[in-house]
Amino acid sequence: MFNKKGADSNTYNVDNIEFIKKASHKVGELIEKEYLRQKNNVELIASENYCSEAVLAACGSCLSWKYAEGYPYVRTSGNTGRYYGGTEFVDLLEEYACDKWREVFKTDYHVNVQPHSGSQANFSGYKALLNPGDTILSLTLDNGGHLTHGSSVNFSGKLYDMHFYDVDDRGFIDMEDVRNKAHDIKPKLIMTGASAYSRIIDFEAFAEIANEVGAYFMVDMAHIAGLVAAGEHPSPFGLADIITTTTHKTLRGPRGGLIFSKPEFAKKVDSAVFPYAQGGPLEHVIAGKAVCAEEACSDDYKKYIHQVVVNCKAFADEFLKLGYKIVTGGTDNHLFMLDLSEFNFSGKDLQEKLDENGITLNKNCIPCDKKSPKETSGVRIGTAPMTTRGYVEEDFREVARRIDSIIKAMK
Ligand code: DSN
Repeated sequence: MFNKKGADSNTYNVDNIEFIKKASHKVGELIEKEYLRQKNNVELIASENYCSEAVLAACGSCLSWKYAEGYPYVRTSGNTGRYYGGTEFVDLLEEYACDKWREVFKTDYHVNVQPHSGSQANFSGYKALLNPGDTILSLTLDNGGHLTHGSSVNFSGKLYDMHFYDVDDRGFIDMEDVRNKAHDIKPKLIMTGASAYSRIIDFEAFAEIANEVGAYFMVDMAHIAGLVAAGEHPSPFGLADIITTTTHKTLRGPRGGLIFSKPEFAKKVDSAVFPYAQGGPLEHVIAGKAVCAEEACSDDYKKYIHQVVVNCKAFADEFLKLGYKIVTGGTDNHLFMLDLSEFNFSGKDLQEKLDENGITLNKNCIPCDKKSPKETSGVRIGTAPMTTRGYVEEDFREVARRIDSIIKAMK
């Protein structure tokens, strides 16, 4: 791809863009512009990353031409469970991908590698365990949760009876509140996981509470999955009934989802993905997921994730030294939230100003935000993409100082 200064490593096949231009000049040109934007900017979006060229190549392979509705099941039944002929190779590929993902998380959970996204993985996870109208106890979007964790504008908020636990004054998940609400509400499912939460999530405490009230326990580890794989965050395996993730964030794979479950929920999970939520699986993306899983088993990947976490602490510390407020006062993972509530501009204003200066991040609500999700009083900052490009602590400290000088000029 390209290094921290934006120089090409000469492995990405830029000729592909020229090839596309011959078929559609417009499309080729727009891809080229986006390629140059990604290459020249400092990318700090906490949910993004640069996957390897091998992952990109697998996703652009001939597997895109193949239909394979159903599941392989070759090993378990001796017969393909697909609704199409010619699946002998994609059957082996999908089973290989499943094996590799179990190896990444050192688990014997069932895994379904077909979800097209994290949202569809969550949709299927809920479907496997619940009926419409059932009660879920979860974390709101403005406290760090995700749309699919019960937002009123999302299927989750419309299909299920959502209740929410809070974060404390500092922004940490309030486990006492989780316990009290769980005992009070008696939810059928307790959900945890986050899109904008910078601290360790205590999966053991959540599992204990779910056990106390007889609730299912589901974890969306999309953001921290890479940290779980590399041992930099406690694992929810062995505790949660269902675990979902995306593969394109800290896992550094193709855009897509995975869903893991305790073996007793395997059939329900599979039928919730196909035929309930999806049709044909994207076998080319499943190939990319398999390559990603192999990469995530390597020592280099573990070193990378360690550096992501070390970089994030250094980055957050520099902001603290410069006098900024950070939700929870710091970070344990790959992201943190800058609290802009004391400034006379919004997260949106800062996002736009940084865009003009070649720094990409996203506006984000902070706990008890007085501004709307379209404006926000915070921005979310992540270190996974630039660590892939070779950034170390001092590089991130320098970016903090650059952002500080841009903010000073806005005041
Ligand atoms: N997962 C969200 C994010 O963190 O950006 C997008 O849905």
